[in-house]
Amino acid sequence: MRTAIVLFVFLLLSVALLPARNTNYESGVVVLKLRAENSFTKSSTGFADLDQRLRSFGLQEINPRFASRAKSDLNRILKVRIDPKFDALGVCNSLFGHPDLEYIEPLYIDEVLEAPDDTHYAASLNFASLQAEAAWDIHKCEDNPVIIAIVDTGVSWKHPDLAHNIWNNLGEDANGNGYTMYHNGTAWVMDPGDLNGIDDDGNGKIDDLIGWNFIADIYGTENNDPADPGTHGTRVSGLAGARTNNGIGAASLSWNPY
Ligand SMILES: [Ca+2]
Ligand SMILES: [Ca+2]
Ligand SMILES: [Ca+2]
Ligand SMILES: [Ca+2]
Repeated sequence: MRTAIVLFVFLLLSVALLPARNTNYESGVVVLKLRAENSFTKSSTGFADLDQRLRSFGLQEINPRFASRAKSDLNRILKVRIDPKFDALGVCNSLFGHPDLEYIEPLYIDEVLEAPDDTHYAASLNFASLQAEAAWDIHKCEDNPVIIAIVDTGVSWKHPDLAHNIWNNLGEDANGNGYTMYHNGTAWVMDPGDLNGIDDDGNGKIDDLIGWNFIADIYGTENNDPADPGTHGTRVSGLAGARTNNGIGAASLSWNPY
């Protein structure tokens, strides 16, 4: 009988949380959408009460927000210039809920969002649905690192897009040099000085320097090498914590500057 082989591995990576975002908008301008279509002019929305309220904020000029389109709701969206001494967001808050309006908002200034240069980024469509680029403009895991545990088929922990972010179990750092894996000039390896055959951190696993292989199907016994015989665990690890904007491989949601 064909048996699917699955390795369960803990892989731990550093990521960070996102703070709130500041917004920028033009002064002296608000954008509003009329509740119903109406004939407007440079000085009037066509709704008397709304005009009166706008005049109290120094109404200067009314223009369509977009080029006129036949039978389009876009024709109800107007760009209204007011006295710039009034804060545009404050004006919007004051007019919020007006019965002649569907909505009103400041004219937010468009910003170019940062996209990483990783070779596989364009094929990673999930980032767009998560609005990752907008999030990265705010935060790229510059601080507050956290640890992620991944239980999957393993991880190609020597991969250049992942090796820098693999969790090092300092409870097993027997030689006390501050790491349990490193690049020896040729390849990423577990620190030989930490492979002492002792369960230094007392968790029941001997020399678990970077994770653990909990399934013996491939190696005969459980062991301390969380290598990935497939690809799934490595892909998941990459989405969580691959080095981002380094011109190779995948991008990760956590970006991560390490
Ligand atoms: Ca060490
Ligand atoms: Ca241990
Ligand atoms: Ca040890
Ligand atoms: Ca990358």
